[in-house]
Amino acid sequence: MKKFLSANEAVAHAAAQAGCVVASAYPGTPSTEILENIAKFKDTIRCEWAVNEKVAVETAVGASMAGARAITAMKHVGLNVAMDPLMTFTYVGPLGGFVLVSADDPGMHSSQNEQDNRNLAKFARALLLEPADSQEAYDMTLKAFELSEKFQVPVILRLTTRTSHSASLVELGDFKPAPHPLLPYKKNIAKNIPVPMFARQHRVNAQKRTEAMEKEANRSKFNKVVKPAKGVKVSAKAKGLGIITSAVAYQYVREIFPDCQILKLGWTNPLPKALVSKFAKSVKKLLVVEELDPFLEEQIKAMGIKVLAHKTELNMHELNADRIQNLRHEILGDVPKAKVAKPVEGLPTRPPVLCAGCGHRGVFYVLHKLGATVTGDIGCYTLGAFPPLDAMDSTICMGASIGNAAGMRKAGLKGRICAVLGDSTFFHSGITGILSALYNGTPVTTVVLDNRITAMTGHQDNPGTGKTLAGDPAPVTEIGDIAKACGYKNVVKVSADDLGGLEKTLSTAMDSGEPWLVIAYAPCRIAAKLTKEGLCEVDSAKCKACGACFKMGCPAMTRGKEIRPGAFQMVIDANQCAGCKQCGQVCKFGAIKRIR
Ligand SMILES: Cc1ncc(C[n+]2csc(CCOP(=O)(O)OP(=O)(O)O)c2C)c(N)n1
Ligand code: SF4
Ligand code: SF4
Ligand code: SF4
Repeated sequence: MKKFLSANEAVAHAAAQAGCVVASAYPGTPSTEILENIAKFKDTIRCEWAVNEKVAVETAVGASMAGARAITAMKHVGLNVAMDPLMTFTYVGPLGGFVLVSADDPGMHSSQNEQDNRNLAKFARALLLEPADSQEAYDMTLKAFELSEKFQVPVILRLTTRTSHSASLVELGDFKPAPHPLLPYKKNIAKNIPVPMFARQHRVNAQKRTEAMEKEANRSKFNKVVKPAKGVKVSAKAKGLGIITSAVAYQYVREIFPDCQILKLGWTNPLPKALVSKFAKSVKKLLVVEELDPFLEEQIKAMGIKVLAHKTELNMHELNADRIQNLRHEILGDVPKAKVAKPVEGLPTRPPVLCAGCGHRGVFYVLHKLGATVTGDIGCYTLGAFPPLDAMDSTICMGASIGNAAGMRKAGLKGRICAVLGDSTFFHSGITGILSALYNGTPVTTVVLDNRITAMTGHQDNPGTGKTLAGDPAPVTEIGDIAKACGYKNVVKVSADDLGGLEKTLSTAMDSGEPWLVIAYAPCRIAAKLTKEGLCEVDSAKCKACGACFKMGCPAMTRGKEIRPGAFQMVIDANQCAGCKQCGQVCKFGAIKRIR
C-alpha cells in the first residue's frame, strides 16, 4: 500500500507497525503532528501529551524498562529539557525498543535557535538515524525499534522542518497495528540503578556498544554509495569528486551534483568510519555537505581525511538547492551562481500579530502603560514584544520568564518588573520558577496568560483543559490552586479583557514588594471558536481620530477617513472583529460600541 505522507505521519505509521505500545510527547513545531498522528492508532498505542519533554522521555523510559516498545517526540529545544533522563538512560539501556524523535528547525522557521541535535545524539552515545524523506522516515523508524533492542541503546531519529512537513509517497508494508509482545520484565538493580559502582561498568559497556554499533553501521543499508544515474553526463570538472552527505542535504546534492559519486549516510552516529575511508579512497577529492554544524566533516577530518574547503557558507540556516548551486559554482565553476529572487519592492510588510480579540493583547497594553520591565516566555504572547504593544524585554526558553524576573530583581534593577507566561508553559516549567521566587523571598509578579490551551503549537490540550490527547475527560488543574499550595498569599484572577481591572491589579502587585501570581483569563478566541462571538463598531460622528485605540495593534482595526492632516479615524473590519471590547475601553470619546 502506498500513501502520500509527511515524515511526521510516516513516523506515526511506522510506530504502529513496529508494535509501539507507549507514546509520550510534548508539542513543538515541527514535531507536533507525530503524536497527533500516533493518536489515530490509539487502539494499540497508549499515547499522551506529557507536561514537558523531560516527563515525556521519562514515561517512554519507564515503558521501555517494562519491556514495551516506546516512542517520544519533541522539537530540538525540547531535547535540552529531556537531556537529564536521556544521559543516564543511555547508560542503563532500554529493554523494549526506545525511539526519540528530535525534529530540528534549521533556519528557525518557528524556533529561538537552530541547534543541531546530532551533537546531542553523539554526546549521549545514542544511535542516530537521519532520514532524507518520508519513505526513509518510515523505514528508519521501523528499524529503530529493532536496533534499540539489539544494542540496548536509545535511538534518536533526527528530522528537520523540511522532512517533517513535506510529503512524498511512502510504501507501507501491509500491516494491522498490533502491540509488540512485552519483553519479560525482571527486577535488575545492577542494570536499572546506576549508582557509581554499577554506572562505571555501564560506561565501559557503552564504549563496547559503540564499537559494535559502528561495525553494523558500516554494513547498514541506510549508508550507501549513490552513483550518477545512467545517462547522466559527467562534467569534466566533476570527475573524481565524491560527496558525503546526509538527511535532506542529500536531496539538494543529488539535484546539483547529479554527476558525482555520493556517499549518502542515514546512520550517522556512530559514524561508519570504514565505509567513509573506503569511499574517500575511491575518489580524488572529497566534499562534505550537511545541514547546520560540521558534524560529519569534523569527524571525517579527525580521521586524517582531506576534505575540500570552500568559502560558500553552509553551516548556518536551512540549506536549499540555490546554496548548493553556489557551492558548485565555487568549487567546479561549471554552473552559474544561483539567481536570488528579490522581493517585489513597495509591498507592505505583514509582521506577525496576535489575532483580533486575543486576550493576551490587553495584558501587554496595560504592562506597556505601566512602564514595566517584562520578562517574557514562549507562546503566542511572545508577539507582545512588537510595536505597538512593545511590552516585552526578554525571551529565553520555556519557563525562563520567572527566573529571569527574579534575577533582574536580585541584581538590583529598579522599577516595575513582571514575568509573563502562558498556561501550557506554566505547567511545563513555570511551577518551579514561582516556587523558587517565593522560597527566596523575591518579590516577583508573575502573570499567567491563561487561555486554556497550548495555542502556539496548534491548540493542544494540557492539564488545564480537562481533556486528554485521546479526547477523554481529565481533571482540570487550576493554576491558582497550585500557586496557593506553593504558599503564595497573593493570588488573583482577572479577566484578560478587563483593562481597568488589569491595571489596578498589576500596579498593586508590582508595587507591593511581595510575590504575586496574577491569572489573566480569557479563552483563546481561535481554539474556543469565539471569532464571531461579538462585533464592535465605531461611530464616525464620535471618533476624533485621536489614535489611542491603534496602540492596541488589533488587526481588525483599519484606518478610515483622514479628518486632520495625518489623523485618521478608526474603522473596524467586521470580518475580523471578535467583539472583545478591549478597544472600547481605551476610547475616551465613547466612539466604540459593541453592536452584537
Ligand atoms: C522546550 C520547548 N518545548 C516546546 C516548545 C514549543 N512551544 C512553543 S510555545 C509553546 C507553548 C505555548 O503555550 P502557552 O504557554 O499556553 O501559550 P499560548 O501559545 O497558548 O499563548 C510550545 C509548546 C518550545 N519552544 N520549547
Ligand atoms: S473589539 Fe476592538 S480590539 Fe476587540 S477584536 Fe474588535 S476591533 Fe479588535
Ligand atoms: S491563537 Fe489564540 S492565543 Fe494565539 S494569538 Fe490567536 S487568539 Fe491569541
Ligand atoms: S480611540 Fe476612539 S476617538 Fe480615538 S481613534 Fe479610536 S475610536 Fe477614534
